[in-house]
Amino acid sequence: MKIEQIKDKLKELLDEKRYVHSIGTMECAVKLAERFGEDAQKAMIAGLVHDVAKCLDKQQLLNCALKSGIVIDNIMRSQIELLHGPAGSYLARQLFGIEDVDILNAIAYHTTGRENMSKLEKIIYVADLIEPSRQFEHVERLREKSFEDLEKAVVMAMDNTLKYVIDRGGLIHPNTIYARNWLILRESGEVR
Ligand code: DGI
Ligand code: FE
Ligand code: FE
Repeated sequence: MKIEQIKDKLKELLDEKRYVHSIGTMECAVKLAERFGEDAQKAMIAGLVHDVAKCLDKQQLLNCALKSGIVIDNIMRSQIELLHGPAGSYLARQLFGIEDVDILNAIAYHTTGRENMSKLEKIIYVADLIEPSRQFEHVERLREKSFEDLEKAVVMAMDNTLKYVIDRGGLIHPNTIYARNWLILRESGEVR
């Protein structure tokens, strides 16, 4: 499906704010792809589509997430917000015919990250948080860091999200912990 057709469908599925966020994420993802030598077309599609499931109701979210092929654990069931990544990867295939596994994974894991994230997964994780309509305390620092060192930026972004979730008394999904430990260990050169 062509980008313009995907945009038209997203306008139906998302509210205005979420659509603007999706376009912003797409544009940031393309810039990061160019900066770090990733396929810009893949980044464009993954960035645009990453929140396709964001406006579904709880039952639709769970239905789509269960059909995604990703294991839906108790933490995801309890923190409904965590289902829109897996659900989105299912919808990306169903609605837009996206079959590229790296794009589908970038959508599926854009909220939590995971161990062994691909370059595209890291780009979408970061682009989601630095796109222009995002506002939080250290966002400017994160925006700068993202174009200097992608992996350090992912860790910074995870630190920010972890604090946010903890402040609200939420459950932390283990994927974020595995991802953050993996990135920090790699940075220190202890593991490859
Ligand atoms: O969908 P977006 O709002 O663009 O951003 P997102 O997909 O990164 O995150 C959506 C929400 O998920 C955000 O409010 C933070 C929350 N979140 C991220 N990681 C975790 C989490 N919530 C819980 N409970 N546990 C997590 O590990
Ligand atoms: Fe999201
Ligand atoms: Fe998003």
